[in-house]
Amino acid sequence: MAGSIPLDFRRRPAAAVERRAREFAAELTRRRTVRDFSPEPVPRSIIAACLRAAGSAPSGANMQPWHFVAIGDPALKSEIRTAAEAEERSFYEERAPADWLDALAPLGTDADKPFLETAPWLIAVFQQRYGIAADGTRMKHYYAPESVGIATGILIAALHHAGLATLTHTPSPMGFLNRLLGRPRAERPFLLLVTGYPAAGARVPDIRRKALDDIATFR
Ligand code: IYR
Repeated sequence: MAGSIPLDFRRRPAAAVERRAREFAAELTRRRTVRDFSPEPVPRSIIAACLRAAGSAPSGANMQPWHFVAIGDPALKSEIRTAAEAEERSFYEERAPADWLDALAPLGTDADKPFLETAPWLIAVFQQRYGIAADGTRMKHYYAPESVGIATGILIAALHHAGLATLTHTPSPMGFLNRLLGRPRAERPFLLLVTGYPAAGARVPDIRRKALDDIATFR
């Protein structure tokens, strides 16, 4: 077993806990998925800090079964756009069942993904199917999808908190990301997070979030 160290926990007065809970909820509630990005550059150091936040996520047996590739290179973004749009065209034109297209209609999405080139950063999130120990043996990853989902949620919150917009993009299938980014077969693409500043005058769908009573029960 690992040794132990003191917990670095900041105990706050109850009123501060109440205020911070409300303020955090209010700030996160302002987050919206954005599809219209500005080409304005974002320093790599900001993305790095948000990735550090993501890497703090809890994970099964502390295996940290994730890898993030931050892509700022315009040529690589363009290759990703070409590959993603090819998959999306076959999704929208052939593979998507009618009920799925109906569910997407309010969002106005289609196979054109200009944001994959416009936005300054794409962050490809990979889930590692297993880890490799120092001696080369495979280490089992427990609860990998849950762990990577939590890390991605923290990443989205960190980017929003920093003052950037995001788009959770899930081209399907995403195998081309391994090829274009040179990631091993043991890593499964989880999603592509597009980030940067919103375009001036960006608009978002007029959709509502469920009320607290609809998403939570207190017993
Ligand atoms: N991957 C497609 C389709 C898509 C699916 C869902 I579920 C969305 O919430 C949004 C889009 C695309 O990116 O357009």
